[in-house]
Amino acid sequence: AQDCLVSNITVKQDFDRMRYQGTWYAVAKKDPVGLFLLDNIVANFKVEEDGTMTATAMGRVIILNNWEICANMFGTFEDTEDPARFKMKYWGAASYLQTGYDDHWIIDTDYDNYAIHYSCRELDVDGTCLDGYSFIFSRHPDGLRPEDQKNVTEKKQEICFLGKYRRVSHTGFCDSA
Ligand code: FEN
Repeated sequence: AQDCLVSNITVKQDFDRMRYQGTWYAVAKKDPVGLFLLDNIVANFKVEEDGTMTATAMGRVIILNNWEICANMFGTFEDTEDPARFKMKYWGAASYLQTGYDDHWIIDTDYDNYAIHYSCRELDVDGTCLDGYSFIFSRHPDGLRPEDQKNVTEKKQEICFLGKYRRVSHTGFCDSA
C-alpha cells in the first residue's frame, strides 16, 4: 500500500494485547496538528481483569507562561473487529490537558523490542491522512536495536509518515513524577 490511502494500511496480524503490556519508551514521534507531548514520553499498557486494554502515558509539556510539566495521561481502548485497531479515549490528570477520542492502530510489533503505532485523526478528501500522529516505541530507553531499524523505516514509509518523525529525547525530566 504505497498509495497512502488510510484504508489500505495494514496492521499487526493476530495482535496479542497480553504480550503488549508493560513499559514502552517513545523513541520517535510524528506530531499531529495542535497540542501534544513534547518529549520524555513513556507509555505503560495493561490488560484489565475484564480484558479491556488501558494505558497511561507521561510526557513533558510546556503550558502557559512557559511552565514545564510532566503531563500524566490516561487512555482506555475500545475494541473493533480487528484486534490491532482500537479507538482510544484519552484524558489528562490535570484539567487543562486536552481530552480526545482517537484511532489507535498497532502497525507492527515484536512485543519484546519495538512497536509502531499509528493514528489518523482526519481523512483528506482523497482518502489519505490529513492530520495524524505516530509513535515508534522501544522496550529499551536508549533506542531501537540496529536489527529493527530497517523494518521500522519500511513501516514508516508504508504509513506515509517517512521523514516526518522527530527523535524523542529522554532526559529523566518525568522520572520523579
Ligand atoms: C499514547 C499511548 C498511551 C496512552 C495515551 C497515548 C496518547 C497520548 C496523547 C496525549 C496528548 C497530550 C496533549 C497534551 C496537552 C498514544 C502515547 C493516552 C494523545 C493533548 C497542553 C499544552 C499546553 C497547554 C495545555 C495543554 O493538552 N498539552 O497550555
